[in-house]
Amino acid sequence: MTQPTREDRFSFGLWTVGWPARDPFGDATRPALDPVESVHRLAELGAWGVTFHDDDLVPFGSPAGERDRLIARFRTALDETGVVVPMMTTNLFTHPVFKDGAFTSNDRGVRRFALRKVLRNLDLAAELGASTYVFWGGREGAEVDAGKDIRAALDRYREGVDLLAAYVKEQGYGIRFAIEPKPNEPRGDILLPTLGHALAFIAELEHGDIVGVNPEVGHEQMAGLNYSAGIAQALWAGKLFHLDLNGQRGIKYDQDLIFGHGDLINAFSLVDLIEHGAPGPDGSTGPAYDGPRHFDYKPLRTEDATGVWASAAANMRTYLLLRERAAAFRADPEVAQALATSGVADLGRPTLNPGETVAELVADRSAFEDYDADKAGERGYGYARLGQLAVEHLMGAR
Ligand SMILES: [Mn+2]
Repeated sequence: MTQPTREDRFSFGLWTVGWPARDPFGDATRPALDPVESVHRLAELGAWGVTFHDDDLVPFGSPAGERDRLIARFRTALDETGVVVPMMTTNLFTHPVFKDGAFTSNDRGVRRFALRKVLRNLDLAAELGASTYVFWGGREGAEVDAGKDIRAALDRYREGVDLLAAYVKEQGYGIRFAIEPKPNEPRGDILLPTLGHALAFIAELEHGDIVGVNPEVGHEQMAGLNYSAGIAQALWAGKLFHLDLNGQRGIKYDQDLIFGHGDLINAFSLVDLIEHGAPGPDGSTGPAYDGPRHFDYKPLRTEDATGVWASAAANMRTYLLLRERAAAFRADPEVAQALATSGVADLGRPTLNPGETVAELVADRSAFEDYDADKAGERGYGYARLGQLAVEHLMGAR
């Protein structure tokens, strides 16, 4: 049960296990990893997919012949292992050219260069069979309020995403875009800082039908938000195209910890939601999300190669343990009783009767004039018991 298989659809970014652990205060503590080795090691551990930025595979500025050679040997590794590439993305943040942003740089030449960099990599994404293309706009932001016209920046962001979406449609690539929000880091303030901002932006797009979100655990928690609640809203909007699993401990720098090594209770409710969040026809539960379970974490800077692969395995094992615990939670009759006491299913019932009008609601004395608000205010909702049942299942105490 806790041995990952391809059916679990676990995927990892090449930049995760491949992070050489350079940080703003210190040099790399590990040698660079060959993407081909990462594919083989991840396959041995039970992963199903790998994802990458263009520059993770082909260093920025590589000549065309070198690019072809690096892609060819990577494809060989995929063929040898059966590992797939479900998602790709663009590095629009490392090179100094992007220091003021890519799609929203004040420099128009930079904006045009950024679009070209994405267009080239979209062709590769289609070749490799990726179905999702992520945009993380880490440099799309500012530190000086007067230095960035936010409304103009959003116009340019929309122009860029719509142009790329139109290109994907014209080419018939079948790729969908997923915007990854983050509140800050590396910029002081980043555009589209939370999942909610991203959903509002998508609603303003011409080609928003193929644009959704890729929310990351730590990014939402850096803004003090509840990740599983945000994921629920993305599902409600039909926009959960991909997700990034990791761990974060509170409002601080982006930690990218192993999944579950931050807010474990929220990790439990997340796994419960995506594995059991869709009601079945017979009252049973089913997965609310069937996309990749993608890990975007960083092995701790203190780790050597052994620690890198131990941490990769830990992400998958933690997910599978939480999946087991969530299944036990859902199967427990005491939980069913507690859910009923709390009225959780009752919220699914529309507030008005079928066909009821506002006039009929106003005419219903039992809804207002004769309604005993004081008595209704005495009701206990039983959430303390329900919450404790969740914690006990999470701890393996039930
Ligand atoms: Mn992160």
